Formats: sequence, C-alpha cells, structure tokens
Amino acid sequence: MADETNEIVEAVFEAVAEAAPEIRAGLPSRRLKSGSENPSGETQMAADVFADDLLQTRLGGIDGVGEYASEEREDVDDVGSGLSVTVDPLDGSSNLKPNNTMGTIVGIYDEPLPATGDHLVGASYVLFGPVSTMMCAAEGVVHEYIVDNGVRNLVTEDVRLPDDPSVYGFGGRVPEWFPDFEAFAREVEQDASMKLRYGGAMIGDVNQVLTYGGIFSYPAFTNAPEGKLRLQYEGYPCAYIMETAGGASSDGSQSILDVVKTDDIHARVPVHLGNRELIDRLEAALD
Ligand code: P6P
Repeated sequence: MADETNEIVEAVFEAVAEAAPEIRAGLPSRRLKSGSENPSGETQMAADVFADDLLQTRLGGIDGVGEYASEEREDVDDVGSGLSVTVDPLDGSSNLKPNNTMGTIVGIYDEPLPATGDHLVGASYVLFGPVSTMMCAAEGVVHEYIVDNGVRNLVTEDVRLPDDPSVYGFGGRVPEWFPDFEAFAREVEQDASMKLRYGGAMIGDVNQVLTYGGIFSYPAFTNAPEGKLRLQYEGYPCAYIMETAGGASSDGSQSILDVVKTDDIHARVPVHLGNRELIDRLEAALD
C-alpha cells in the first residue's frame, strides 16, 4: 500500500482512538431513544446520533479523507478529497440500557462510496467493554490496543485467530433460520469443544471469536434472505479484520469481501465470521 495511503489510514485510527473516550463519556447521559430512525428503519439511540456527529467531525477533518458515510446517515458526506471512511458509530447501542458491550466499526476504502470489499485499505473497531480496546487491521496485519485517554497502547501484536475454536454465537430468531443453517447450528452446538457466547452486539461477539476461535453468524432468514447486518458498515470491515487475522468470512457461499452491492450503501448481507474450517463446513451445509 502506498506510504501516503498508510499514513492516512493511521491518521484515521488515531482519530478514532482519540474520540473513543469522548464517546464513552457521552454514553451515561444518552441512554434513551432519540425519537428518530436510521436509514435501515431502526430506532436511533441518542448515543448513536452523538457518536456519529463526533466521528463525522473528527474523521471528516482529516487531510486525505474525502468521503464519510455512516449507518446513521442516509447519504455520503463529501468532506474533501482522498480515502472514503464508513462507520457504524455505535454498533449494538441497544446494549446500552442493559449495560452490555458495544462498539464503533470503521472501514477505510480507496474508492468512492459505495465501495467494494476489495477496495478496503484498513478497518478497525473500538470495543466499549470493561476496558476500551481497539483492533486495527492494515497492510496484512491486525494489532490489538487498550485505548487509555485516547491513546492506543499495544497489547497484542499480529493478532491471529486461535487454531482450536471454542466459541459460537448465532443471531436472530431460530424459527426464522433456514433449515440448512439450523442443522449446521445444531451440529456446532453438539460439539463438546464449543461454548455459546452471544452478547447482542456484533463487535463484541466478533471479538470473542478473534480471542478464542470459533464462529459468529447473523445468517439469512426465511423472512429476510439478505439478513440484518449492513455490508458496507459491518460486513466488509469485520470480514477484512477476520481474514487479515487468519480467519474466514462468508455470506453463505463466498467471502463477504467478494460480495458486490454498490446500488445501495445500506444493503444488508448474511454474515458468517470465524475459523476457516468452520466457515467451510457452513458453506458446505448451505450448498
Ligand atoms: P438482534 C446491533 O443492533 C446489531 O446491528 C449487531 O451489532 C448485532 O449483531 C445485531 O444487530 C443484533 O440483532 O436482532 O439480536 O438485536
């Protein structure tokens, strides 16, 4: 990747880390619904709008960032010239009231939005858990940081998915799963080496898989064949991070990074992320 692109990617990572404590500090007073909906028709929490406005200002102000788009905004914002940045400002904000994990997901692309997964040049997420951590993927490597006062402190260099999977998290309503996915899920559940870990915020569940090895799925449904999660804001960045860490991703038949839906920046995609062996078994089950 050209040095200039890498410098801008790092500047985006730094700006997200700097914004993290401000987002976290803004949560206690913004636990209520905002009274509005996002472009996907989901109720926005006041915290969603707050995090989005903060990140648009910070990331849009970076020299070398040309476009900003968010799960919370209808359209792409033109903020100058250069790379395109997408955010899910507060993934899992419905976890705010029960005080569960949530986070910020970032994708950085070297083409105008809506962009395709092969144009990702970096991706990251901040996890607001007991401590604030951050995963940053660029140039073929993933590093994990603890974010302290807006500064990244390296804790895991070159994050690699463990070879022996031990956790699974399957989202959505079981009666709406397709039978072939349900059969796969039951098979995984019967595996004595696998434990259920599902927290209702994709980024927390993905982080469990990156930490312990396993699989996270938010699959296609009989009443929603495209699933729930957004390709541009959730699917692509998390697939990029997972594959960079030695794992695999799938929409049920191919890498999520190979899925193309550039006619709708809020398009949804079935999401499966985890160890290559489990993703291969999943794709065989859905074939
Ligand atoms: P459900 C959070 O709203 C989110 O977008 C993902 O973070 C999470 O995986 C999923 O939706 C949870 O959806 O239907 O279980 O609340």
